[in-house]
Amino acid sequence: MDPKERSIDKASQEMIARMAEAGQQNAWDRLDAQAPQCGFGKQGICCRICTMGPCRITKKAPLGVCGATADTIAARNLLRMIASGAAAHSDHGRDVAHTFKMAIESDSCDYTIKDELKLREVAARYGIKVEGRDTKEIGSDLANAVLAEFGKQDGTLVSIAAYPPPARQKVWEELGVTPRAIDREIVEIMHRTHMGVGSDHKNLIKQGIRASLADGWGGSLIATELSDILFGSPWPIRFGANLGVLDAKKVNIIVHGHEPSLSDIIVAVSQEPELIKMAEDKGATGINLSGICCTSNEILMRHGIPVAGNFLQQELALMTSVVEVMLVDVQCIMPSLGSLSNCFHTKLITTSPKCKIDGAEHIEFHEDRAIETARKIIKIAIENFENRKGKGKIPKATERGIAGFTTENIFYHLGGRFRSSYRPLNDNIINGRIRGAAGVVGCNNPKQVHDYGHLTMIKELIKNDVIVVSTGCSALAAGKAGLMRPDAAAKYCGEGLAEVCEAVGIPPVLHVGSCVDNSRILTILSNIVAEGGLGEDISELPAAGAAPEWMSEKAVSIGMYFVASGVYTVIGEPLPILGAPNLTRYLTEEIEKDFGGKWAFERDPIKAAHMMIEHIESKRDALGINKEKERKLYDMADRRALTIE
Ligand code: NFS
Ligand code: SF4
Repeated sequence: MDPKERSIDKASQEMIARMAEAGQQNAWDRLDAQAPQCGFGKQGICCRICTMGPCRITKKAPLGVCGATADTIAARNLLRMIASGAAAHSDHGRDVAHTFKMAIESDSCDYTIKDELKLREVAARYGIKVEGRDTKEIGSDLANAVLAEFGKQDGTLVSIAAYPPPARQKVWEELGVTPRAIDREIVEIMHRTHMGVGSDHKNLIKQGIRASLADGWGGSLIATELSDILFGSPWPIRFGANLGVLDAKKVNIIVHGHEPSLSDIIVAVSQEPELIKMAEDKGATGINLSGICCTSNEILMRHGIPVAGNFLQQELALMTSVVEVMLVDVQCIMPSLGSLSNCFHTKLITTSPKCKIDGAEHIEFHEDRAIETARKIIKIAIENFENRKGKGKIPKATERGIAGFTTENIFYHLGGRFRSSYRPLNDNIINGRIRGAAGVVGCNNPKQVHDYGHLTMIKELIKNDVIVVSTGCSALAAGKAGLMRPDAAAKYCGEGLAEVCEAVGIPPVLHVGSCVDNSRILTILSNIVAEGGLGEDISELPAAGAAPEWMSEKAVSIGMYFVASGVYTVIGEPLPILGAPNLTRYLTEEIEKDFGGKWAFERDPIKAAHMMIEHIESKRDALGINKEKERKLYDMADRRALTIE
């Protein structure tokens, strides 16, 4: 086993080698042990929905016992992936909404409203009167309005009428996929995929689309908007990234998972002088907080807390043996952490009633006792410092970068403080300095060399003057590789994109947050449309999406809402549908006629990048902005359009 075949990340290679030496297993080893993986599962043609089955589709047996075809079976399986992914994002959104409601209604709550301006903006979108009313009144109405989005019995999502371009709303209306209520669409997936309900794969997919739209433009959007209001809207901020951010002399606490409620409080409490003093009394020089996965993105964007790593580094982080506490809430937490943490002094602490793990200690987190719980957990970490054996082994590799871009603050960077608008971005797309925009997002997957897909694709895109926005573990990969440094523009970008980035002082890869913050990409695209000059709908934009190393069901929901919003979306591992020819043809070809977006599968990140670039150029052609133009030096008007006032 050569660690280089598993990861292109130096710090990870070092820890992978160390795990092998110590005889510890990781995700890559377990993947090897799983080989060969089940072909029926891979192709999506195994059904275990009822006990007449399980049924597997073969040449000899092309129908399940009930008569279901490969297309029906694969469509139902895919829908259930979407249900789970949309549920994960949206339940996260619901939890933030409850915390928000508590912060608004209680005077003794540990949370306060950090962004009143955004509160007013979002409330206005939800049709709530803001003039002449105070925070409490507006906030209370907003809390009730967003909570109603999950379970109301009549009408459609308010956000669907408030955020996407009108042309897009019309497409959904005509196709009958406008989401009604978030929970309802997920429940209806479970109903429609029960034995003996629908078998028409296109009609099944329709419901998958409706639930995914309820995720992207509903649950995930609520999570993003309310997190900004509650924890503060991000602002460009410097950060350090990779396992090298762990500190041998300090008490190391890693937060891992997704929801920001606990981690945000941990950030504040870890700076309390009494706790720092306690750590010093134990012989440490302080408390060092860092993050893994999307929790990392949340506290990185808002507080500049360093990134320890992305999804495939969670086990590697423990292997440094300098982690006092790894604190987890929900999603993307490998069960293996339980037994692995027990090989070291590290305490794995679960905090959500939804997620208990064998081998972990459970300290339940309740929003109404947030600070108290945070202190308790930090004290456990401090007490545990003296149990650390030896100096541990922390890889040296770290990088620096800038994160914290949002739909709202991109205005400032691209438009200047006095002309807050997407105009300069649109103009630079129209004049061709920027060819288009790509969202590169999603997970890691040990089936692909860790981080290779993300980095290779992103570099190829920016080399071809496509600006990249990134979230999730993809953003963390880009941060670790130095692609979020402003000087990355000169190093990696084509001439046009480099000019724009250098003039504005932004990196060519913009970190826009966690996976629920893919909703920011939706609203950025909506703003580009609204700014004008690039068509009436998201499907007309020179834009594309990708998840080169995806693995989770959340990624399926994300991909589906991007496709259904009109975005061409290329993913690394194919969706598990290839055994279903009609379904595959629908999702990778025919769906474009309906929704303007479609799926593509390509494991080679360079090829995938060029598929995206080709798509972007075809959209430019359709918009008529691909006229051959002379290259000219910047004149004053150009410069004014670019500089930050
Ligand atoms: Ni997104 Fe975030 Fe990472 Fe994938 Fe998991 S952490 S929600 S699912 S693995 S990007
Ligand atoms: Fe087999 Fe049909 Fe039952 Fe699925 S629902 S397990 S295809 S009989």
